[in-house]
Amino acid sequence: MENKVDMHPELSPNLTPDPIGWGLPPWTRAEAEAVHDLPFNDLLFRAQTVHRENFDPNRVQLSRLLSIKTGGCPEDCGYCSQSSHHQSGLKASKLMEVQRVIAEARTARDAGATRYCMGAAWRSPKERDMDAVVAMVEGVKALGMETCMTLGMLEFDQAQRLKQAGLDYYNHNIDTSERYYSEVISTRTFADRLETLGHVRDSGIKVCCGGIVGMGEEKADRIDMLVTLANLPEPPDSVPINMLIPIEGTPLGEAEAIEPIEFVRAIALARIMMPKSHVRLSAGRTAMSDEMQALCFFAGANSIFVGDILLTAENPGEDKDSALLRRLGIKPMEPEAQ
Ligand code: SAM
Ligand code: DTB
Ligand code: SF4
Repeated sequence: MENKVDMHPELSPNLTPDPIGWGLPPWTRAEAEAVHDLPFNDLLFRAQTVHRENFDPNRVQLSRLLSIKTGGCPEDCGYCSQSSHHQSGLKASKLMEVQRVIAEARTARDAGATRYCMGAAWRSPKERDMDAVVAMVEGVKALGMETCMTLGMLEFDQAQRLKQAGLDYYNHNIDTSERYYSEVISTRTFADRLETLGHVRDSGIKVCCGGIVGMGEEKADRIDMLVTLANLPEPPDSVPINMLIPIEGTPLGEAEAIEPIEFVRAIALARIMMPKSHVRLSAGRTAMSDEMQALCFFAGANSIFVGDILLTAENPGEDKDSALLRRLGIKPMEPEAQ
């Protein structure tokens, strides 16, 4: 590691970033690894510096999630409670009624949420479901909220329909490195994921794309995942970094938790490599201490999911989160600044 830093004098902690060379895509694995492996204080100092150049450091964007179609998914993602390949004990349900989705969104809006993210346990949306999801986007949009959906793989014409309905963001994660992908999921490929991301981008919908850490991957996989994201034709607008929530009955139900400092390094690297993106501290916050979350915010995370549950798993809940944000002096981000 010493050598790597020597080989990249522009990464010396005593020098300011070179605006031409350092910090611009395309990133190589070696460059990303050199940043990742910096002494922790230097890494955090750099991440916080980049963060302040691009965002108000004391504001965090708050998103609310709703599972509009739960369980019974034909995909075999090794981490997921909703796959029909695993025995997580989750009860599958049909696509929620449009009016109920809009009513739930209204309640979330009245409680202060500005972005509403709707998720479905699908490999991809069926044509017969498109009218309903389009109506959901239109209805939630009409409440004055930003809209986000995550419905699995999309064809270009489906992305275009969602764009026309007013969809602001589409979440589609690459989840891990290309190398590790087939260890976690066998029913689709990394290339399938990139193809959908292309359709979303080409339709003009903003891309929300990140992954999961703590799935037994190596450091190199976390770095490669972030290199792939940073080197996309445009970096994603939002980068959710999920910490695996181990779900009993899934292949990753017994996975060993990632060491917290390693997790914070991944957040800091995402911030440095994608300076203008919202980095979302996503799943797994119930297993994090307040101090670990505070370090993640210092490392550049500036978005979270609020509410008692994510899609099927637990989240800290409004009271705990507002107490933490108050103690840290962090305020919700205004929608226009997002
Ligand atoms: N079915 C769609 C798909 O996979 O794209 C959308 C829903 S899926 C649940 C959205 C994301 O949630 C996944 O890509 C994964 O990153 C994250 N996720 C799912 N289960 C998780 C878990 N147990 N722990 C952490 N993140 C998880
Ligand atoms: C993302 O990256 N994380 C969210 C959102 N995108 C859809 C989902 C987290 C799901 C956590 C597991 C669960 O609730 O089942
Ligand atoms: Fe299905 Fe998405 Fe879960 Fe994979 S992550 S099993 S695609 S709901």
